[in-house]
Amino acid sequence: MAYDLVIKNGTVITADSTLIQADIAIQGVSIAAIGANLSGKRVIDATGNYVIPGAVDIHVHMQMPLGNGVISADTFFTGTRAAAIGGTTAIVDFVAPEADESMLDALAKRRAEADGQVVIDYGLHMTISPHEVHKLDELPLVIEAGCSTLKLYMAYGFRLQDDELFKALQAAHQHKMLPVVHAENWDVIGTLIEQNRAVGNLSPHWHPRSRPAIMEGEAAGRVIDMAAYIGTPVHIFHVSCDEVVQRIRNARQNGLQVTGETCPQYLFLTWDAYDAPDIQGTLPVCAPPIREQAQQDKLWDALKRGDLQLVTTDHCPFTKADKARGLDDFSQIPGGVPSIEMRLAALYQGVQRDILTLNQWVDLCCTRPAQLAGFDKKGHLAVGYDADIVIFDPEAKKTLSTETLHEQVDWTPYDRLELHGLPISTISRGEVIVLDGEFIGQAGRGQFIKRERLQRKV
Ligand code: DUC
Ligand code: ZN
Repeated sequence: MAYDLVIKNGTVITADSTLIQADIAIQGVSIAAIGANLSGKRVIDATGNYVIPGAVDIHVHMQMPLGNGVISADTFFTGTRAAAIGGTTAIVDFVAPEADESMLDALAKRRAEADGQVVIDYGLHMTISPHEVHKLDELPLVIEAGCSTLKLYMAYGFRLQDDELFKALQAAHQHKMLPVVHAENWDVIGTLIEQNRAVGNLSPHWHPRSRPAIMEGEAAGRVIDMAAYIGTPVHIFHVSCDEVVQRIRNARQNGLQVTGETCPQYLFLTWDAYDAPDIQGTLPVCAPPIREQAQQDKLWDALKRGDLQLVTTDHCPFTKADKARGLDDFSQIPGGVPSIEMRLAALYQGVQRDILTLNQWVDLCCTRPAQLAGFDKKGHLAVGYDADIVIFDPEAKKTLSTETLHEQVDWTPYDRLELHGLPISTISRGEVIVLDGEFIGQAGRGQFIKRERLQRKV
């Protein structure tokens, strides 16, 4: 039989396999066979390359409005195109309802922004702000509509107070939804920001010094303890420091269903970046902040030991003009950095440096994110799974810059970073959308994927 498409002669890597030389056959949108001498109507030769599951990024913010006309710079089209070029075949973005809006109406609105634009598949987390706490009875409809994860903020003006956080976690438990949490102690951070501003400490140097690691650890510990009391799993977003890693590690050692992710900005940058002159120092502002080298080293150790389970991006680019709004006051700088295109290849540097195995790399970037978010047919290479596949050339090299990246933003925090090993072709549900580095997909071909409620151990 000739399958629709066969990827031949590659080295197939999954999270749990030893490496195998095999062909992968695709029929329609799914993987139909993995084996030797498969024949196809179309063949892509992957000799010398790795063949891995499409990467999954469960933490991104496309065209996210921040207020005052500031909106994150990648649209659902440009952001997912960059993602696809970088080897990512599924993302999860966010719905943030207005106070007077039902969760379902907000979900429909966000879907209307994304459908027709996305080039890869996507899901949405439902944000529970204080004004959603009295709407929690809407959650069964939200699950039916395909959202099985709840975003809970412990930071910013719209954070949940402890009583609200507790009720949201109880609701997540009741409906078997996964809570995903931005953990920082906002009352302390807000106080430190005001104290710094009051004495004229206004440069970006003071951004990480107003958001201490110990307060990220405290918040993570608090939400983990609440989740443990209730009996719900919980996932900690964008871990920037060892103080949080230790809490996750202890919880897991005690048998709790707690997971954590970190992001490329915490693995490749250090807080010296905030001391760059003029606008440059404002650009890497994000929250939690980028920290010192020792913290970066500990995050790599945590990935190696398995104390952090996935790597996402928190992709949220703002232009230089938007960042400049905070040039004279670090507290006014829109927080967020672009990373969506480089993540998979960036984490491969961990393999190059003998920190991670190939299996760990695939697990961190593809398999665990898919499992955790409930993309049941993604993140793995096996018969019946979606044919979301990346061909990765371990010898290709690229120097990152705004010229070599495809994100819609006029800077990158990774300027001049050399990557050794690159995704070269990306297949999404059986369709080749990036071939030899060139994007050939279309806007709107991606689909909203309904994600089921939690039935798995995290
Ligand atoms: N932190 C950021 O830096 N950007 C987006 C949202 C967030 O929590
Ligand atoms: Zn985020």
